[in-house]
Amino acid sequence: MPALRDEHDDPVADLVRPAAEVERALANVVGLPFDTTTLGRRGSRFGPGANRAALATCLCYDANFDVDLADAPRVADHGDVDVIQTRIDETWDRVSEVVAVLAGDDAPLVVLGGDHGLTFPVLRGLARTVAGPIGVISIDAHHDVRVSQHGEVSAGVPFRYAMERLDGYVAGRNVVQLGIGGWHNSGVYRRYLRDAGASVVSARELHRDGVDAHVARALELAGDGTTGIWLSIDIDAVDAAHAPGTGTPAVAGLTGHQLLEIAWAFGRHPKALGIDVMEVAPEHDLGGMTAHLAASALLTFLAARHDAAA
Ligand SMILES: [Mn+2]
Repeated sequence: MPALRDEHDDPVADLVRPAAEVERALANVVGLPFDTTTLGRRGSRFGPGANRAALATCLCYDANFDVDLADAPRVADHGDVDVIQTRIDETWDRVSEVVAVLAGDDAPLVVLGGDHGLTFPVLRGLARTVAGPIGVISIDAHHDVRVSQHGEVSAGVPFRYAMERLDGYVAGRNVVQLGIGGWHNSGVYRRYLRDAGASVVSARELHRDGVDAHVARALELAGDGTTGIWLSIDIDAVDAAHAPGTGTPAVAGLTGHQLLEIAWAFGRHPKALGIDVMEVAPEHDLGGMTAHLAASALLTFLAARHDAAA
């Protein structure tokens, strides 16, 4: 419940409902409470719960964009995928299965992570249901195109796997990374992306130029020749001052404002398939501010979808 109740307030708790109660959904939501592939600080398996708790403190009216979700169709929450913390392959299989079912709906899909490695089985699930190819925009401080370590997967691999293991479903030229920065990347992965034809925009470029033109260009590239676009948000793209509650907090990362502008622009695009918000780790958070930012980004995406449909 929101802290303040007023007879004119419409709580998000009335908007996001158990899936069994929803007939025509504005969006489908599913949680992935799994963080076993995290290389650094764990804790994002508690992300879905923290995101839902943050959503429940919000109201339906978006004062930034003047959109009221109280008039929108309900959002169907399908709960969490039944993950196994000690079995990565089996968990990833389950994630792909569930995503394949939910993505078959006309409504966009919202995924609450969970570690960023899960974005690969999410995209693999899309590949089973949504005709491709699709574009992918990644908001992340990190490239996430690592080579498997000692033959094992990690949260640092999803976009390499998406480009190499889905039979061309995600082509490099349709991959755009926004917000790369900090001293936690390797030049070899930047060169790998360049060779694959992917586009990389650093946090520095976003700060110096503003986000609008870069996001418009990202949508153009991701939408070029594709049937849809997936937006993957690793909350660690946002500066540690705005999003401390994550495994690898960013130095000089994006602002909360910039993240919301990206979510809005994406949600208004006709090819937007859905969005994942990953790496919210509440035990590292301060007063729930990271989960609240993640929830605000999701609501802004939903507001944009609703506004675009109106
Ligand atoms: Mn990441």
